[in-house]
Amino acid sequence: MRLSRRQLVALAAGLPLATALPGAAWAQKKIVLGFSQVGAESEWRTANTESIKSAAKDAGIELKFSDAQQKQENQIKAIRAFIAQKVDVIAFSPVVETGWDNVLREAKAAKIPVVLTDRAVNTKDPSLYVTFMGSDFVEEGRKAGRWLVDKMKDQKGEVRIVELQGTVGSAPAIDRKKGFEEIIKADPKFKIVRSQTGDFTRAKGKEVMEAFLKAEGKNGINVLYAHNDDMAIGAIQAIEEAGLKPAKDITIISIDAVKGAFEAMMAGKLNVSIECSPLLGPQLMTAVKDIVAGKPVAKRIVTEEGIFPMETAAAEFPKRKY
Ligand code: GYE
Repeated sequence: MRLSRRQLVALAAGLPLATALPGAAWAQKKIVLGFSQVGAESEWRTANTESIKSAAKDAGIELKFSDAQQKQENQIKAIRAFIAQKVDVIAFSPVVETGWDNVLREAKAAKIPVVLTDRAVNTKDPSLYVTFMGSDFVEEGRKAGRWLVDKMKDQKGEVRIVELQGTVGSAPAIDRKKGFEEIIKADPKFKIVRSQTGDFTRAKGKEVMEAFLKAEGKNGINVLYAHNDDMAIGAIQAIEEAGLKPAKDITIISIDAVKGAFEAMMAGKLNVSIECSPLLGPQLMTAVKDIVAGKPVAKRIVTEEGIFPMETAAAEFPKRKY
C-alpha cells in the first residue's frame, strides 16, 4: 500500500493508524457493547452469559458485562453507567417487565440503541428499543400444558397441580403461567391447587415444594409444573425427602432443557422438559453489528425450540450444548 505524505507524517508522529488512514475498514474502532445480565440464578443463565461472552469475543466486539444479581435497581444503574461511558449499543435482559421507560428514554436521548435479549419489557413506547430477541414464553407454557393434557387424557378424577413460578413480574413467569393455564382450562379436572414463586433457583424451588407437600399432604399433589429446570431439580429433592418418588408419584414438567434436566430425566426423576435456548450470543452480535452499520433489524427475533420427554433424554443428551 502507498501512504500519502500526510499519512506518513501522522505515522512518524506516533499517531494511531486509524488517524493516519481515515476510512480504512481494518482501522475502524472496535464496537463497544454494554450488556446488563439478570444474574446467575440458574443453569440457563450461566449458559446464556457464556454464550454472550464467547460470541462477543468471536465477533471482535468489546463487551462491558454487568451482573445485576436479580435486582432491577442494579440493572438501571448499569444502563446509566453504559450511557455515561457512551457505548455504541446497550443490550440487556430485563429482570422484570415494568419500570424501564425512564432509563430507556435516557438511552434514547443519548442516541444509544437498545436491544432486549431473552426477556421483554412492558412499555407503551416501542421506539425505546430496536429489537427484542428471545423465546416465545407463552408458547412454552402451552407446550407444557399440551403435554400434560395428553399424558392425563385417560385420568378420570381430579388432577391436582402445584406450580413453581419464576421471578415475580418477569416475562417468563407471567407468560409461562398464561400459556399453561390457557391449555389446561379446557378440562375442569385440571386444578392448580397451589402456585408460588421459587425465583428460578434450586434452593427456593426446594423450599417452596417442601411447603406445598406439607400443606397438601403426601397424596394431595399429582403434578408439579415448574417454570424452570432448576426449581424442578430443587423440588425433586424435597419430594424424595418426603418419601415420594419423583416422576412416578408426582408427574414433573419443567422448562429450559438444560443438562441438569437431562440428567434428572435419565435418572427417571423428571418427566419432561420444554426447550428454551439460552444461546443468544451469536444473533445478538449480528444484530449489534447491523445496528451500528445502519442496517434494518427485525423488531422481534424468535428462538426455535423443541420439547424433550424423558424417553428421549438418553439419545438427546450427547447433542446438548447447554
Ligand atoms: O428459563 C430461567 C432463567 O429468562 C428464559 O430465566 C429466562 C429464564 C430461564 O433463570 O431458568
